[in-house]
Amino acid sequence: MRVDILTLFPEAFVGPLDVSMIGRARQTGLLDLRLHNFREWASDRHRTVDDYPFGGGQGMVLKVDVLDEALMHVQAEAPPGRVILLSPQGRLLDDTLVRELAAQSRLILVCGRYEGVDERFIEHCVDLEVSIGDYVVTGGELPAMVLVDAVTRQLPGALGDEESARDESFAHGLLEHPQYTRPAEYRGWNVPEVLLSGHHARIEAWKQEQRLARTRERRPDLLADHGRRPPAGP
Ligand code: 4FV
Repeated sequence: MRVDILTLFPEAFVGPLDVSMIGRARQTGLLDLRLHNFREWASDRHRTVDDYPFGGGQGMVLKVDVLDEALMHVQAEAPPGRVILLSPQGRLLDDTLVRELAAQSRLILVCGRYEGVDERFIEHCVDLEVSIGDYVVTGGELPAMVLVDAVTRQLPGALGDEESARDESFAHGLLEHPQYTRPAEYRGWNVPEVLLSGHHARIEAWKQEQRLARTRERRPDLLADHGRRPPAGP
């Protein structure tokens, strides 16, 4: 998968997207991640990317002409990709959307800053607005990193065998069961006997009971569409 990111702060991505699974996916070529500073397409000598909102109001708005110029150039670098703007007005990112995006061959992520983006860019150039949650962060960079991490994990081969996207939270629409590892006994805090029994059928039954109980307690909203979700892929 190729992912292009349009941002005013490419340096923000150094680090989180260079280590562990994502770092490996980039080294192996599973993920071809490219960062573009869209200020490069600002045409005035002050390289202005934002301006005051028409009709007044707080803060500044990112200019449609700069973003459109940048997008046109980046799109032309390879077969076109789906253009996603990270914004609080977007569709909430969840496991279903992550899997949909992971099926794309190319994504172009646009990171907003300031009050937001000129609506004409959204209307004419953006395929999908995506939100990581109902709160406001300083820029679209962190949301873009969250999306890249979640999507890359779904790419075949991204997760080593120690990890599998198949039986983790949300893969079956439920929260994950409690996890335990050695030492089996610590400060008198014990591990559920069934997990030490080696009895796989009982262990799996216990895990499913725990998934349902936790989901019922903590996220009853998830139960609503549990069972309606197709089981996670192969
Ligand atoms: C956001 C979110 C988000 C809004 C103004 C950046 C900020 C600033 N993006 N999910 N929640 N964006 O808060 O995606 O430009």
